[in-house]
Amino acid sequence: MIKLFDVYKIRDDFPILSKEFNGRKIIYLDNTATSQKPIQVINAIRDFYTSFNANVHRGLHYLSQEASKLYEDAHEIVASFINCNPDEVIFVKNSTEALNILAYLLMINTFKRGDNVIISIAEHHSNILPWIMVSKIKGIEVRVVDIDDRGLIDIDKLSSLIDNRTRLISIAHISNVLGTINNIAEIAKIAHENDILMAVDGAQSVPHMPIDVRKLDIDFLVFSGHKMLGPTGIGVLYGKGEVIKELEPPFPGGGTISNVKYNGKFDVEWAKIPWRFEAGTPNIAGAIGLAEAIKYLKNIGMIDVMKYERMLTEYMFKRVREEFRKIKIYGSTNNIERIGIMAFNVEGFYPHEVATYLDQYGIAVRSGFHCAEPLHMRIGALKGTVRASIYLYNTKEEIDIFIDSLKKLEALAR
Ligand code: ALA
Repeated sequence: MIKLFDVYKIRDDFPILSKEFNGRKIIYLDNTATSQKPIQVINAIRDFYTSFNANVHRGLHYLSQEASKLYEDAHEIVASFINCNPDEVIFVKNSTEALNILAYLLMINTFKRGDNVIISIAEHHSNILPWIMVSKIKGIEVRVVDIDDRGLIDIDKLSSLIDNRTRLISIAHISNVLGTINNIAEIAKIAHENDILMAVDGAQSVPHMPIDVRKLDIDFLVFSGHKMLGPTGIGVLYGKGEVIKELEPPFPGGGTISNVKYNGKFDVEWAKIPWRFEAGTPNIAGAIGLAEAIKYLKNIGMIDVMKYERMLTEYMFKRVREEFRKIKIYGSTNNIERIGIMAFNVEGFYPHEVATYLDQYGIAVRSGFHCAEPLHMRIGALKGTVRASIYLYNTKEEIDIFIDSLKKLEALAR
């Protein structure tokens, strides 16, 4: 393998990776669910609470000014990571909350009864259920595009679903089950040629590859801090300035206004973006932790993160292809069409049996439907799948232990 960075040095930054659980170090292959955290992120959060804790944008005192500066810096750091302006970065709880806010934002500002939204069959429930709720309240239609045999959005079928009432296409950049990378730039081009807004669920792409919202030319992007070395409880809704700057906030409250007057009736002037969309006291420590995680990733370089994970994935697939008879992998195994997520089944075993078996060896994977049940029905994995997912701190040795353990299981197949 080409050496892109010293993975063992990186591992030293992650305290949990050197701990023993039941006498074993953990082999953490559940990164799609959440990532582990480097000491730099843990320290940044601790430092905030020990040295800077105060509310933001509300106080003239020293600590409030310091906290506000750190919080605003966090917007800038996120903005430079995805190539947008800081006022286009809205801090939220996670991708799920971002998609719900987006759905309600468009419901109150944009959608009219009879409009339609296009999603895909491969979406995480978080990019299905908010649209279902909005369809119930507002009477919009949710159209569903299929995937092809590789697990990628079928772009011809997507085009055929568009009509003059289509207002939004909302698609995952990378499937959290199949790991397949959709051609977002091409889909966004089709959307904009038809005067349609384009939203992208980047929960699985932003942590693993360079993302440039300008190059992709998308209107919205959502992602979660906890899947990219940051803390839980912080995520991002990117909204293109020209699209969001005049929109009313779906969840207003403290911090979202310039002024509110009462003179027999209320008169409200909304704050500028992004503040009008960040109601109440935000997750300040979370934003600072996410900013630190981004600094950590940028220091390594997202291209190298992507290349490293590709090498490990290619190695994992090669071993599976060459050494197994009774394992089915779902989605394309062509390395350039996917990232390091392997959803699979071992013939003769339920997914939960496989995950429990691997756990004996200290190997953490996820089993079940991974919050994407319609996709599992579509690919014929009616009992779910087992999912192993890689991040920058995993090693070739860990993949070997994982594959060797699976081989022992395959030998037991009924
Ligand atoms: N969305 C996360 C996953 O796919 C929790 O596992």
